[in-house]
Amino acid sequence: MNTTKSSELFAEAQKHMPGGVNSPVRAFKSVGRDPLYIASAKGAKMRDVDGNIFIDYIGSWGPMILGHAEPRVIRAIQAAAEDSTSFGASSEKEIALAKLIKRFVPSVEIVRMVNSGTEATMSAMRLARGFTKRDKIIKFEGCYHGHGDSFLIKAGSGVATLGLPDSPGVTQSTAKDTLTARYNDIDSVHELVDSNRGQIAAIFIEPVGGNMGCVPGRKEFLQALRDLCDAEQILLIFDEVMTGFRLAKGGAQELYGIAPDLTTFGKIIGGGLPVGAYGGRAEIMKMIAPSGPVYQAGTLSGNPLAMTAGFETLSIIDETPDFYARLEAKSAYLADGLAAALKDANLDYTINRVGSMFTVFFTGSEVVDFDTAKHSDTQKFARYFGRMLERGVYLPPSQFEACFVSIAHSTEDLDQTIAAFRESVE
Ligand code: HOZ
Repeated sequence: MNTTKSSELFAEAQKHMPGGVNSPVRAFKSVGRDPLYIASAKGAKMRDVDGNIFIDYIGSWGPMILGHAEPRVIRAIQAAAEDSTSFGASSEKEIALAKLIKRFVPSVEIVRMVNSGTEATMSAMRLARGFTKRDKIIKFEGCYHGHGDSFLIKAGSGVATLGLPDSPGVTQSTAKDTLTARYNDIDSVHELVDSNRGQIAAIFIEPVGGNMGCVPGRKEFLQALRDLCDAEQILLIFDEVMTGFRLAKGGAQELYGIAPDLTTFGKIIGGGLPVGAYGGRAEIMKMIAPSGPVYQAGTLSGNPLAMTAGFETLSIIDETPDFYARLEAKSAYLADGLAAALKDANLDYTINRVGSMFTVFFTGSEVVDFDTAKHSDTQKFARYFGRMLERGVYLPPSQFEACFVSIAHSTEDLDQTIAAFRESVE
């Protein structure tokens, strides 16, 4: 595979941007290659600047559930752009998207649009503190809630990929208010709550972990969190930036039948444009300015292009019969094919999958939390990643990220992926 042009661009980029990139995981650092520069993408395929074509399982890290450049979404964005790209004032599309979100996710009674998942979680944290008048939060090892200071403690995603400890630049006074528990381990949460009684504002969790690879929360664990939060007047906050509108119309909370107090969104809600949102119980959300005293604002919040892309994406999902059943069938077909390949090769790696999110962990033991995810052989992952790429399959360049299947992946794409997998695992 010729990637000369990408490598030339990367050499140039490194003179101008930290590590040559604008977000760390895309630097391919942990897989020991130069990153590819993508020229265009359509459906399930991406084309790089050297003309190589790949079946894409990153999907822009989640948003492209319909595949790339979905024609109706693109037409709607183009039409919206004719009316200006930003007003810094209210527009009707914000209401349309808010109504759709509320219909899809019934625990959301009021929603505030922001510009990224990071912004959503940072804002939800301030709101939880303002509402409960408490300072501390609990998060889980290996969960990633964006790069807000309070969340960069034992975080997953790029932080885990690069093997970084807690980030320099986060002050001790901030870090002391973030308590970390073990994922899927309710006893570790009870210990923190017992020793910090009356001080914890919120428990943040990815109900299906997507940033230490795909690690499903156990239903009884999530239910126990809900019960504990109710008993202790702690807010339960589901970070559904990845899982929202992906695992079901109503996200992971629909799948598990557990309603959080607040939910944070990103990715799909913007149809590929920069959007985030947070929402939940009206009583809490009414604390947000200007209806309440907790301040949060944004020049580009509710941006008309982003609202349009999100609205069209969710509308297509809404109007497509059996959307999630079809996505599940594609994802199961792929995971079954990968599992059969492992069996034939006498390899017992672990495949975790929930709906259209999955990860192949290079360990034979069960992966239920960050510690067990870290049992993976990341050297083997790096070799596998490179071989898959050479065979036209573009995976997240990290063991600690989830792969995403879109509705645009065809049976041919999935078969090609399984064939590449058979040749790439060792
Ligand atoms: N938060 C995304 C999934 N782990 C990665 C996106 C990024 O950091 O660039």
